[in-house]
Amino acid sequence: MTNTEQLRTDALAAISASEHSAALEEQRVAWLGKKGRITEALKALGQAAPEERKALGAALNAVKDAIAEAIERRKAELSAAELEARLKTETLDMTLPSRAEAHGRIHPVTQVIDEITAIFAEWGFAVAEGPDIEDDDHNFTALNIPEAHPARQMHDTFYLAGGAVLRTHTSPVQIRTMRSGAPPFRVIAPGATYRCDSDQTHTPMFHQVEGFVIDRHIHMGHLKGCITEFLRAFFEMERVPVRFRPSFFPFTEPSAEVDIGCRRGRDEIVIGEGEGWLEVMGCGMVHANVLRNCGIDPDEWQGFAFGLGVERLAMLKYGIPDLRDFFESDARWLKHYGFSPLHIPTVYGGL
Ligand code: 2NM
Repeated sequence: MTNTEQLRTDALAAISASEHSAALEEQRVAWLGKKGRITEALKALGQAAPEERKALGAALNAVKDAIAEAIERRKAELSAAELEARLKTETLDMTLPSRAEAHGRIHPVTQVIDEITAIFAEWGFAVAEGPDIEDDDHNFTALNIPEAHPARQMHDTFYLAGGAVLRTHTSPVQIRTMRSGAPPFRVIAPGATYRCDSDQTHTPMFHQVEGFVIDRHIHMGHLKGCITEFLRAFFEMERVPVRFRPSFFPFTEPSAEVDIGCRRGRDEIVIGEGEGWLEVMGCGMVHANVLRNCGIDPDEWQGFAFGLGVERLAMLKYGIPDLRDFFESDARWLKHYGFSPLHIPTVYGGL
């Protein structure tokens, strides 16, 4: 009897001393396995004296059950402890802030070009681009600006060796577009332009968006409607006072400058209010000579075109006081006036 009790004591001690499931499994094999000590003891029952056999068998079976139960209990303890340990090493701190916003900023020039593109894209305009270095024909002659015309001086052109120029406007892109395709056209051309001029309100490099529509039966009404709707969308105002004032460009006839109603405060300009007017863009009906220079019959096709300065519109819309800061690459300026890269301008979602 004491022998059986000793087995129980030894087994339970060894089981509770098992520190991990592999060690526990070794104990199960050592006591209850095919050659385990309990199994061997049960096999040896036959050699016991017949009068002792029944009680010894019952005692051994009780010890066997106790060991099996102890193993199960220890197994549960160990797997709970092992889970606990894993959870400790794999913790996620749910109180941490979400990923920090990117530090980079979208430059106001890029932002405004994207806004303008979003508005015209809604109306089915395509975006066209062309080279910054142009030839005399694309930049001037094809646009009805002849040799020795005062308009050439007007443009303060940067001339390169061999007669090439830095484009003074993005209109050469329209020439390339018309010559490489066939009407109808609805296209805008955003990009950098260059003029040899530098003071408070001029930088030698600046950006324009020009656009044009060529189709049958196009007239000034289309031009006025398109530009008025554009200014409403761009300045995000239900109604904006818009005025078309006669002007001159060699590439359009008739030509107009577009003014927007504004109020001039102490050191601010408020768009859409007050008695004042502010020039925001130029436009006109594409000159018949320009169409002819691109192989388009002006009796069959007509068009309007417009051009605007991106920095100027950015300054007006976002209250940026100084043009020259646009090109200083000052990180503090960009942090203040720049836009989040996560905000993609759309007409329906807000510009
Ligand atoms: C402006 C004003 C008026 C213009 C004209 C053309 C073209 F190529 F179609 F003839 N493109 N852009 C234009 C007309 C540009 O900018 C102030």
